[in-house]
Amino acid sequence: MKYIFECIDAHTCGNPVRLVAKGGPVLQGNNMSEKRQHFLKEFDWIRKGLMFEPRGHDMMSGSILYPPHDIENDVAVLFIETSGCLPMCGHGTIGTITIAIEEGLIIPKTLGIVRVETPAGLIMIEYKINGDKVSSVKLTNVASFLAAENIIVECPDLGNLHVDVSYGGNFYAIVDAQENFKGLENYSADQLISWARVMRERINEEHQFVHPENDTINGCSHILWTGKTLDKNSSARNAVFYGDKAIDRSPCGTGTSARMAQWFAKGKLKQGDIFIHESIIGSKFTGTIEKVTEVGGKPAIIPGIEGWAKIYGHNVITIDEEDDPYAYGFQV
Ligand code: PYC
Repeated sequence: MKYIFECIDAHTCGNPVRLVAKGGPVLQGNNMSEKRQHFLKEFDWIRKGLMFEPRGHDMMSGSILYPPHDIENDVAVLFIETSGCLPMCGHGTIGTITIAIEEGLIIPKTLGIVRVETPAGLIMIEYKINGDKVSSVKLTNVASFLAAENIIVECPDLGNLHVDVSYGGNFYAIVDAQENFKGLENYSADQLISWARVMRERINEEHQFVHPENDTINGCSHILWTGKTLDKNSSARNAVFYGDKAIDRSPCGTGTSARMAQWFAKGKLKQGDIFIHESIIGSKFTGTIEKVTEVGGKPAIIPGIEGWAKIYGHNVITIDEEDDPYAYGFQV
């Protein structure tokens, strides 16, 4: 069988977003969390085919649009990544909304505002237009909270590291500079990736992270290495590991949310402060605390994340299982 996907390719502050405009599967479920489960069970081959080599690469990430389940909302989004189907993806949301508005795939009920259903919850978007382009997208994320402090995990080569685990739409183990880790600028991306892969496995072997309000969101999926900023006006810098071999080129929207929640819980950030987060390549998101709240009895924040995205291609991709031995992609 030959399947055809009409995709629009963009990047958010350097990290890819491949939006599937036509060819996505019909999914069952009353909300995006249920639809995510259906996709993972029946259609994960689409994710693998479109994200893995030879059609994608280690950092590839994308989305599929669905009609909203609540008529108040404008659109629903499923995130597809090399790492799986994330409950929420910040750079993915910024890219998806930029593409959807610029290409006329959605017509928001209110100009400048988009209400987006994601598997992790409702995300509010404010976007700005300059000519025929979307110049910035600010998302108001799901409630984010510090889940655990000072977990000790053994890292190959470096020894024991102390990490905090924080939720910002996914669970992140945050590695701040410490005796055995001097900051991300002192190591190669390859080292950070191979250490992160082992650390993630060890963290999940010994600890269980489950969202108190949705148990389909579980497991520490990302490692967030921190380091010195390139720009003295930035608040912090990160290298976020995801999938098996990826470091986010954007500052990572859910990672930025998790880090702001960590700083908030430790009294290093308060409502009204601006948090400028740099990525490994120096691109920036602007973070804010929109509201203070509570999740499962823990103090939480509603983060705002602002960034930009650029469309760079229109891509009709075929997955032809009869003709192509690598129809469903591969990983090396
Ligand atoms: O921006 O939230 C994000 C994200 C998650 C994984 C890669 N980017």
